[in-house]
Amino acid sequence: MHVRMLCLGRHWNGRTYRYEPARADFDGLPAPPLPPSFADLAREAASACGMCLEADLCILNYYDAEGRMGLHQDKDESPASIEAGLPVVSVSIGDTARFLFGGLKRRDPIDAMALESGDVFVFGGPARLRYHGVSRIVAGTAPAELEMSGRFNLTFRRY
Ligand SMILES: O=C(O)CCC(=O)C(=O)O
Repeated sequence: MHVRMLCLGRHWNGRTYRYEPARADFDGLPAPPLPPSFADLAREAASACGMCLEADLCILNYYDAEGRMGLHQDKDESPASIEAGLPVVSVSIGDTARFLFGGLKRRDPIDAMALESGDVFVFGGPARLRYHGVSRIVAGTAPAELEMSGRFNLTFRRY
């Protein structure tokens, strides 16, 4: 994983792979709250896909031109959340990413797709535990009006 990360609502500890209220692996401070407008956005996106999500946390990743994230499953949320198939809502801002979406097993075939600025990708239900990752960032593709380089990705989840 080559990203910079900020968690809102609940902190995901990259050493223990567990959620916690305060950032034990960083500065010990509580995770900043999830703004209600962010939760609204996640609810609307999930609803547009016929799913329900009352997000209580967001993992915000920043990818520079070298940023990437290996294939993984999002499986550190509560068993109840995962068993219910509550979706992950992923919002992309800035440079385009080459996003990989595989199956429920690491060796399953993988689809690669471009996630551009403004794209929202939702996976829930039977797709909730599908492997996914980011193999590269296409530098210089962020919309000019954003005046930014790199990519922000926000994933909304329910613990
Ligand atoms: O950046 C992305 O599009 C994927 C992020 C992701 O897989 C994660 O935060 O678990």
